[in-house]
Amino acid sequence: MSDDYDATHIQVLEGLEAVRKRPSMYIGSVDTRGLHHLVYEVVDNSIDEALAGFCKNIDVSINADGSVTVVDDGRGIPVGNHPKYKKSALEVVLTVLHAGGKFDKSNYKVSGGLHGVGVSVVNALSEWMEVEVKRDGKLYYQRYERGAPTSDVTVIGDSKGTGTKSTFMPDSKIFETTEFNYGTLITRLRELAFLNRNIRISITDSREEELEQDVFEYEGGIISFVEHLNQSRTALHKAPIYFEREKEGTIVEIAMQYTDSYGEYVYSFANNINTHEGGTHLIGFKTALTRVANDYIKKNNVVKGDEKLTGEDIREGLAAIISVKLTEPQFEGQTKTKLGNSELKGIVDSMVSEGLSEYMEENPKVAVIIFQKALDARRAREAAKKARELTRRKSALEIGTLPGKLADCSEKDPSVSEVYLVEGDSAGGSAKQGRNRRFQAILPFRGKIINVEKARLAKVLKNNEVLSLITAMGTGIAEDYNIEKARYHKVIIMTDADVDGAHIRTLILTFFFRYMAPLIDAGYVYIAQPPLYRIKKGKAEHYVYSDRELAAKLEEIGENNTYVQRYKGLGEMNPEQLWETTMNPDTRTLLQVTMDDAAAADEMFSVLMGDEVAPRKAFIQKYAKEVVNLDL
Ligand code: 0RA
Repeated sequence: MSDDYDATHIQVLEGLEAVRKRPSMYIGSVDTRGLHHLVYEVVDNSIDEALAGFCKNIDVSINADGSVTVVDDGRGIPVGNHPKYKKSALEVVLTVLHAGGKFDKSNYKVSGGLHGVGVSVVNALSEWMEVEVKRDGKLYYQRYERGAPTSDVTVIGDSKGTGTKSTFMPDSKIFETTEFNYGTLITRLRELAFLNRNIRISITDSREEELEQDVFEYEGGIISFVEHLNQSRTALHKAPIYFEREKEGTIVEIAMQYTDSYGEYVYSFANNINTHEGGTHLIGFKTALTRVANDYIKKNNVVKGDEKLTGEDIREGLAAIISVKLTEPQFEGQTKTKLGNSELKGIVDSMVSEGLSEYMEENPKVAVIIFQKALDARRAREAAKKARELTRRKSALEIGTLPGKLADCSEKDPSVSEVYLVEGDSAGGSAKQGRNRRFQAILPFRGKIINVEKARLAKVLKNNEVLSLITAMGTGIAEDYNIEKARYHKVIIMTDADVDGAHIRTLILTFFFRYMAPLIDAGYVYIAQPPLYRIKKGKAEHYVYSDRELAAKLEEIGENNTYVQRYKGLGEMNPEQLWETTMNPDTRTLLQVTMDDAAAADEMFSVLMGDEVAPRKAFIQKYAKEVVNLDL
């Protein structure tokens, strides 16, 4: 072998070693989020192959042993000799950092960005990985362990057709958890199917005896996405409005539909990545929409004088997807989810301008309905402003007046302070007695919390429970929100483990999601996990948190009819028990609420809290486990 070969060989190993040493640099984190990125990375390569026009079907499965397989019917990763590395191109793709899937730059590669790090990263972070390629009538195979090949690329049979099949087992030495969540994968794979019309993506979970399977394929693409977002809302016009434009290799697609709801549900994507932080494409869209609306109402005398709509007014009740695909995306911002390409602003602005003006001309009745709604929003916004000023003045006057029912902690440093939001007076009483009053505050809820999905801000601010929640948090809400003023860095929702408890928890979370999103983003929101059962055997006591744990514990202590108490509510626990099981930082378990995917969370809240019963039922049946956990 030549010196050249040795040198590149060493470089390859050093590259993979770097990935294993600092995995977070390549996949963001080694928690459940990073774990799922492995799957997205592999799937992205198949999506690229589909966007290049060579692949139609992508099948993902979680196997019984916990590994994941991704199969596509693309051209298959090339297997021939790679001139620089002097080995099979397949091996290069799997073992060389940033080699990516494509050698040919003219290939239309759109995935990438956030997790476009290449499959070699997945390989490096897997205990083992196996790849099969169907090409030229043959079936090629190679296996790797922690990134290093355990064999050469070998022909193991004949093949019909072409494609790539990759199976990997995430390395438990790297990841905090190696258990894939079916619901998490479904959400992203369905989103990919919406964003890339006519690709068929299936997912199968073979871990339990009963197979789970879902297939996603949308002829309507992002039009279907918008219909999906609005499934439990009442639309103001039948079909979503849709525009598409291609300019110098950049594709822009927009779908939008108004409903009678009060929220704004506008999501932007660049190369299939959710641009949480927005960017030029989103600015172009918003600017054009506001301008077209104001031009129209003026020209058609919808308003007298020069009343103007703000962007917020015209986006009330709007669900929209802006999806752009471009060859050289510039991702900026804190989480690299802000599109920076300046040319996009103009492209999107002019296409929305032209497209919408034309739509309004052709559908004047729809235009009137939409603008009436925007004018309503404008009036409500002014009323809300007054109401907010009132609450602000009130709290400024009654300086330091926290809600009467808040039992505050003595600690003044927010970073070590916690507040428990507790359902009902009796549980509130136990929590007050059981807590450590130095750093734990208790805010009990008595009355109904308003469903913020169904009311505008002015009305929300009249709800007593919401008002005391806002004052206790100290941060203000919506545009006035200031996370720096947060009085507690742990806000813990503690409700009964029953249907009513789940409902109250969802109401509180919906409020946080719509009006205090930064609180969730900051990771300050948690859900307490009270036990379901207490087992008493002689003098020993055990608390268990699920039916499965109950069965396991009974077997462990060799009993089947020990004294078992089922807790129907928090109120049945005395203060000491509540402290021991649910509030003591040394022994409790808290679920942190995360907002990985705003569109998915949005879907969940609108379905759970919206008008339509059928989608809610279907959703709860499908995600029963996740709904109970509310792990967004
Ligand atoms: C490089 C070149 C070609 C295909 C691919 C990569 C490719 C990569 C992956 C990764 C997952 N599935 C994939 N499918 C294809 C084209 C080679 C040719 O000209 O045939």
